[in-house]
Amino acid sequence: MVRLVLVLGDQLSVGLSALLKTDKGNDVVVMSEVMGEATYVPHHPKKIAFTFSAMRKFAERLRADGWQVAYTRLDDPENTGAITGELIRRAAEFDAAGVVYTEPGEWRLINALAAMPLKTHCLPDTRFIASHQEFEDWAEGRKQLRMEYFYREMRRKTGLLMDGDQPEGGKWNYDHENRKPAPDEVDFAGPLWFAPDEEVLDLVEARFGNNFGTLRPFWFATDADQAQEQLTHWIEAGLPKFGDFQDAMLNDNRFLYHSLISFYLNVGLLNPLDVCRQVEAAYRAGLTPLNAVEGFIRQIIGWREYMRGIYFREGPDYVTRNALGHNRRLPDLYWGGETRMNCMAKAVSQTKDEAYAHHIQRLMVTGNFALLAGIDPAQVHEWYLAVYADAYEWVEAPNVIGMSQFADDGIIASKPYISSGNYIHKMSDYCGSCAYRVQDKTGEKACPFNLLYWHFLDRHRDRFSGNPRMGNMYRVWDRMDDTRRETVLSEAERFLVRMDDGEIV
Ligand code: FAD
Ligand code: DLZ
Ligand code: SF4
Repeated sequence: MVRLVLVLGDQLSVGLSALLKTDKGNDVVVMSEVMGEATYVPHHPKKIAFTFSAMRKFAERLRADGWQVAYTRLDDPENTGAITGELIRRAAEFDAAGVVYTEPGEWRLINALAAMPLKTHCLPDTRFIASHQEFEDWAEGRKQLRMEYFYREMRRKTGLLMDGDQPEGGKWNYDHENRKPAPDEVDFAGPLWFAPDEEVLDLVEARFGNNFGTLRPFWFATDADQAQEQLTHWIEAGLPKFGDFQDAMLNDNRFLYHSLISFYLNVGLLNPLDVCRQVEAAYRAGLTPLNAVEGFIRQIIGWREYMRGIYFREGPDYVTRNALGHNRRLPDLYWGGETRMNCMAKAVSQTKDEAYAHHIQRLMVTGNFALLAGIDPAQVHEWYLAVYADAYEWVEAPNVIGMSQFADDGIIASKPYISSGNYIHKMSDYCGSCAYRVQDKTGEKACPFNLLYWHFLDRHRDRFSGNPRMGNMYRVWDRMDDTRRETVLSEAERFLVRMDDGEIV
């Protein structure tokens, strides 16, 4: 009897376990563009267009490989609007015995599929380096789940950058070499541009044109060959300086030396291990320095895998955690509302245009501000899930709830990622063109990050003053005279009230 083989919009890999374990001569692949997936958060139009364009091409590729594919377009009259609805409809159409699928990357869909009134068989997603069991085995009995130790396990497991049983170059981690401030010139031209599927763009414009985000120009790769072209282009021209300027930010350059491959990795157009092997080969061929290659490989086999491990280990309620009790509404400036903070304006407008911001913009600008201002982490999580084209809950939630907002009470981060304006000033050229003055700690033009930094530390003294990595900050705060401390706190309060009242801040 026929089985249905579900392929989701982020499962576009010929090596997907559901495709490997079924029979192209007999079974039917089901792929569906549905409103349920397109609206569970108000996705950026570029993210929707990317997903639909890549799904359509992947369906064609499967057909060319000999698969029968039942593909539902968003505007098909019979479209039920949900993945589960489409499977039930197709099961009746093909008189199918059941559904085989690869585990989705979000609990929401995992639970919906498991509850379907059909016989189902869920397979592990083998596109990752560590299985759930391997992560559990590593985590078992540890007091703290620090990424660095997990990363070393992954280096040993994959043999990447290993010299026998020792790390290449003698050290596991070259991060201290990867913190150079913004360069004057960037000699990498940024991502390649690919011709879009205009039919999909018209559809997305008509149905999701009011969502936050600019659809055109659309430049993303939408198949595996194009994604590989982008990777090759970056390995040749961007990788050598990736490490040096990984944390830098510039007014006039949105991409610096970043790879822009998270979109492609996360939907399956690129395979993480294959990407790392290509990057390692560039190092072995003497084309690129060790700090760049190690830094990059750590992001993929370390951070990316670790985040996934945490998401599945912590379970569906992880996204509701709020350890710091933050409950402020996400201000309109996150949705493109006017702001006088240049760093925020730049990070948000770039996000609106590209459905992309690089790691330090996400962590130390928009994430840092939300944390300092005490914004409800659930709203912050929804924002990140909606606005970035690489956002799927398995990777977005641990980054936002854990790393950025400390809402998981320190499972991921050993201390909150907070900074005053100083850090942003050191790593970018944002402050030079800001209405606020980064050197002002109080007063009319004081940088809001400076005020809110102390406000955060003060309001969370009970929780953090005993943290050995934060003792210095509290000592500096305690050494300030009382009047100055009161001024900082009252100015911070005033700033927050004005922001809550909808004033332009
Ligand atoms: P590069 O800087 O070139 O890095 C190379 C690759 O390393 C990335 O493509 C990505 O696959 C991986 N990587 C780097 N850092 C991380 C990380 N912390 N976690 C997982 N993978 C990582 N990444 C997502 O893929 N989806 C998200 O929804 C997402 N949300 C984030 C939210 C916040 C608050 C923060 C701080 C980070 C988030 N990240 C997310 C991680 C990181 O910012 C992006 O992976 C990266 O910016 C993607 O751009 P790039 O491909 O140019 O990456
Ligand atoms: C992100 C996305 C969007 C916008 N639309 C679809 C869709 O119509 N059909 C589909 O199969 N997948 C889509 N996706 C990706 C899913 O949301 C993703 O597979 C789940 O969130 C699990 O990670
Ligand atoms: Fe951002 Fe403050 Fe610098 Fe302005 S002065 S760009 S608000 S860090």
